[in-house]
Amino acid sequence: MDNKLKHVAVPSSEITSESAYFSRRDFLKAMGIVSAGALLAACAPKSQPDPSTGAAPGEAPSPAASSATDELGDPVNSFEEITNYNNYYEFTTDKEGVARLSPKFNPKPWTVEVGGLVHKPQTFGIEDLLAMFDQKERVYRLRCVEAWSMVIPWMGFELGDLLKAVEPMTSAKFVRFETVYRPDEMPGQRSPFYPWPYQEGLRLDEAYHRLAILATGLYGQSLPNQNGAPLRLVVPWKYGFKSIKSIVRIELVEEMPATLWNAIAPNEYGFYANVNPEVDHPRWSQASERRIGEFSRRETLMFNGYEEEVAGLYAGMDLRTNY
Ligand SMILES: Nc1nc2c(c(=O)[nH]1)N[C@H]1C(S)=C(S)[C@@H](COP(=O)(O)O)O[C@H]1N2
Ligand SMILES: [Mo]
Repeated sequence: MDNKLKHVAVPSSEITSESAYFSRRDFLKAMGIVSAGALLAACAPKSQPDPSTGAAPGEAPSPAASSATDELGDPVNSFEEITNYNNYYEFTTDKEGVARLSPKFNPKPWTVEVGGLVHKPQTFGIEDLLAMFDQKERVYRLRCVEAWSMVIPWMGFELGDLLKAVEPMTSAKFVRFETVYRPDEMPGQRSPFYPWPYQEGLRLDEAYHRLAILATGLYGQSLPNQNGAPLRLVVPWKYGFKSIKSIVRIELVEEMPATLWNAIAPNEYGFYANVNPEVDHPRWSQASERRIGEFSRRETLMFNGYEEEVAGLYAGMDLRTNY
């Protein structure tokens, strides 16, 4: 997505064979330390204050997530990893710099306008959404198009439940999302290289899929600014850039909406952006990924491991053309 990515190509010496990948997981499972390891990571004392949370030395930054692994048995990433390695170009293109710049951003008060081709357009305060919908934990893999990944214990609710509340018209075919535009608080938005505000979109049936959520928190606490406070989309079977942060507008539309990355580089970032190890990015392979916190690379899974749940959405489609 930026020039640095040209160097993401993987030396073959780093690629873990499938057997090595499974034996490591089996080893961890046999030792019974998969979940214990994750809990230790989440609660590990810190040697210095965390600038993103202000947590004092030795103080856990947050309550632990209630699940220590995803459904594949892989440990959740630590709170520290999830909040200190971010893509959020409204602040900076430096993944390790977002946490330093994002405290200036003020996510309160917050409203989200939900409209377009709906019978009951409405503007919701974030507190309305927290009251209307149960906030449930969802442990999902996040697979960035840059070929790194994490496991994140989100809190949130199903996007479909919000859409139902505004009653889409039959003419609505797509959902368009927009991030807040606040160049005073988001220094990256002063960059002329990106067509702000950030926009994303889903087909309506994708948006109704039960795995698509609007996240309001992670690790059992409200969403940190760097992760898209106070409300962001999470679509776990698609590359991370679809999971748009700090949403202020959701619009039901008839035509496929423009998206920021597609507008910048249409041959590199398609509208669908489903995780697919068989379709390489023009500048690097998508066959494997680096899980943050792990030493070896791992194989990338079709639809990021959610194939059974979501493949039906794309039946009959050519996933190479519709990348
Ligand atoms: N508004 C906005 N949303 C965004 C981005 C961004 O730059 N701006 N980056 C995307 C990308 S590329 C990824 S990988 C994920 C990263 O989410 P995380 O920082 O919570 O892990 O956010 C996505 N959502
Ligand atoms: Mo990403």
